[in-house]
Amino acid sequence: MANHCNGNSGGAFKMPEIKFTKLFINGQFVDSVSGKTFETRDPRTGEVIAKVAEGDKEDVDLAVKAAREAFDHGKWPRMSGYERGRLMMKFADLIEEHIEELAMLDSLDAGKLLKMGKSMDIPHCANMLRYYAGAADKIHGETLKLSSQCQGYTLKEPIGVVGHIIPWNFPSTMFFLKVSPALAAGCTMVVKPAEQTPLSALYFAHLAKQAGIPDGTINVVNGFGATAGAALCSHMDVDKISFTGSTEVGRLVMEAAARSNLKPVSLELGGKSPIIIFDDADVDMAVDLAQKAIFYNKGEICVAGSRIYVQEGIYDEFVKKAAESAKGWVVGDPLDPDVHQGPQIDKKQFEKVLQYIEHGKREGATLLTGGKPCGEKGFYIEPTIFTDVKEDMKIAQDEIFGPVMSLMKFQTIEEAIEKANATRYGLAAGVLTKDLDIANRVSRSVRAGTIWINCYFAFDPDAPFGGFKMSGFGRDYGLNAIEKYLQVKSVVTPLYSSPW
Ligand code: TXE
Repeated sequence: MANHCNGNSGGAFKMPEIKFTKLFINGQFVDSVSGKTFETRDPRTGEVIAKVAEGDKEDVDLAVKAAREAFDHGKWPRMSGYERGRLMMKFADLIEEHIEELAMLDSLDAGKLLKMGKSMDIPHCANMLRYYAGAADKIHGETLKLSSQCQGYTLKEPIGVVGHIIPWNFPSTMFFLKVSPALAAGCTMVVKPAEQTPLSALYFAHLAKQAGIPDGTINVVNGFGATAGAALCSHMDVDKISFTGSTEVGRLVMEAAARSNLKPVSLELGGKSPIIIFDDADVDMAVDLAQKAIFYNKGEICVAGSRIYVQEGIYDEFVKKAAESAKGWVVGDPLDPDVHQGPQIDKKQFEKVLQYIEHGKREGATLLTGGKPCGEKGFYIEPTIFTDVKEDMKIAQDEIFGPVMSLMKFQTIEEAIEKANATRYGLAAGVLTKDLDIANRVSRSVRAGTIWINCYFAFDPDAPFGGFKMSGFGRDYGLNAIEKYLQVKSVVTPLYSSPW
């Protein structure tokens, strides 16, 4: 049962000019100290897009020095919140002026759909900046009525120099998910983009400077995880690490932080999110939602709905319609507006996903549709659906990070909750039902940081996002995210001068 798979349509395409390929330190684009570069590749073809400066420990040292100076003596932390917010608004406007170019960079670097980049990802980045710009002058402490002959208050102060380590699946969104609240808090920072997707981060650094954000406030060091990333995590002068990536690397980040200066870390890690579909759900809507929840962004989403639990009354109908619907899901060149799914990020991820598919077959799951690579070049994989999946199979437990849906049947609400929780992860979950009691019960019982009822991927800058269990800790989005970048200081003073 073949789906519509174009692979790379290979039409005439002129590579746009790539303007920024160096490191961005203290407001300047500079070569790396070693002079080394690395190649960033187009997942549509596997071909090189550009050579980018490769930052290492020495470059991280320089970037942290610039951020430290900007924090200790620079304008950004000392500006009023209102003024910070004003510059962030300007930054947001500049992003909107460059939507086309920015969306194109993420499409080329990450294989993301250009139309989604233009309509969703890049506008969302501007909105995140605006959300936190509005909060920058509303960071309040508390007044303390102390029991002694004293009174006091708390100050919320920026935590200092922040290291942001971001992944490749949403290069722009991840950049602003981290940078926006940290800017609002008054921090300075060093961003380490994923080695697969450095291009948009460098463009954002350029726009930040244009917006008037002072030099040294945002620094970008491209490079690899084991070198640049690790150097940032173990740096004695970095006050906080905010990381999004794999659970394995999250552990290394925490270890490095503990071994160096005990800097606090926040980790947004992997997921294996369940969607529970009850008998009373509209089957067509459920199929559409489940399909988007796992195939959107080629399954390279930490909250991908990778475990679909369907109640027995509608299971057979759901399976039939899901197979049918997958046929209309077009895989191909992400620049083509009629395509639904582009290529996986790189050869490593492409092979990883295909290995999981083989594993699923070997473990006895039934391959309903897909399961193969497609196209003559690039890293395209068919949207794949397995049925007869058991909870203890590897494809039901591991984060595949690809377009692979596991379909499972359940009978009762108790069974659904138990199965949904039978995972080491806890990032998100979906529930589809018209019954409010069921929706409420599932929402309270599933251990995950976000529950979507009759919707999925309903992200909003105002809704805190993060994990339970091995999906990590700390929240991005929402006002909670600013708290990660603040320190609380208590100030106490005698009420009357005489007792002292
Ligand atoms: O992730 P890494 P990879 C999951 C997903 C995927 C798997 C592997 O399952 O298949 O992870 O992807 C930096 N110290 N997610 O290998 O390595 C690295 O340079 C400091 C889920 O790409 O975790 C990059 O900037 N930093 C996830 C970032 O960590 C280090 C998104 C993420 O890369 C480092 C991405 C080190 N020792 C992958 N090693 C999500 N939660 O959305 C690497 N890095």
